[in-house]
Amino acid sequence: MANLDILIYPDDRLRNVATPVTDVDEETRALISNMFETMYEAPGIGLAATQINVHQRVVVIDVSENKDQPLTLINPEIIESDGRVEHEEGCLSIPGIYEQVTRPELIKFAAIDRDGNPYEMEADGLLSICVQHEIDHLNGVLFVDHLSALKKRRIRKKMLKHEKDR
Ligand code: GNR
Ligand code: NI
Repeated sequence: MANLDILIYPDDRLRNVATPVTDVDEETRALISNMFETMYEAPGIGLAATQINVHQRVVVIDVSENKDQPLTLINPEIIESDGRVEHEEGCLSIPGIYEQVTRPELIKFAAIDRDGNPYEMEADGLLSICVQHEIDHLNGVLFVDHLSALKKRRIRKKMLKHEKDR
């Protein structure tokens, strides 16, 4: 199975808006398997298809300690949110950068699972933050977009400077 390359900021392809999945088929399930492998290998707690240059609305998440609670979100939508909380975020597409981001604290979201069944789930804590971070990716949004223009400029410069090292 493929361990896929992750796009690195400021790659323009991270700005694509992903297309909804119309049919959860074997091809979708193969994509999901590859995404879990890539996420666990990285390692990360979430991965959006956008980050591996596949512009479909597919997200994989596992925020558990033992990496044994995989969660698949196809066409995810936040349907309720409440509160505000600040939390340090990182991103596999912006390696080495960690910043505080303020987002809604509690969410309720709807999505489709890998068998094609719709579900709804309430989330708080790290799961809530991760779901919001991943849905942002599907919309071409990165956590640095939630920071001040000054901070974002500094991060962009730093990433470009280190581009040659990769
Ligand atoms: O691995 C990840 N950790 C993380 C930490 C705080 C907030 C969000 C995240 S998601 C990130 C993986 C990633 O880049 N997903 O898109
Ligand atoms: Ni990310």
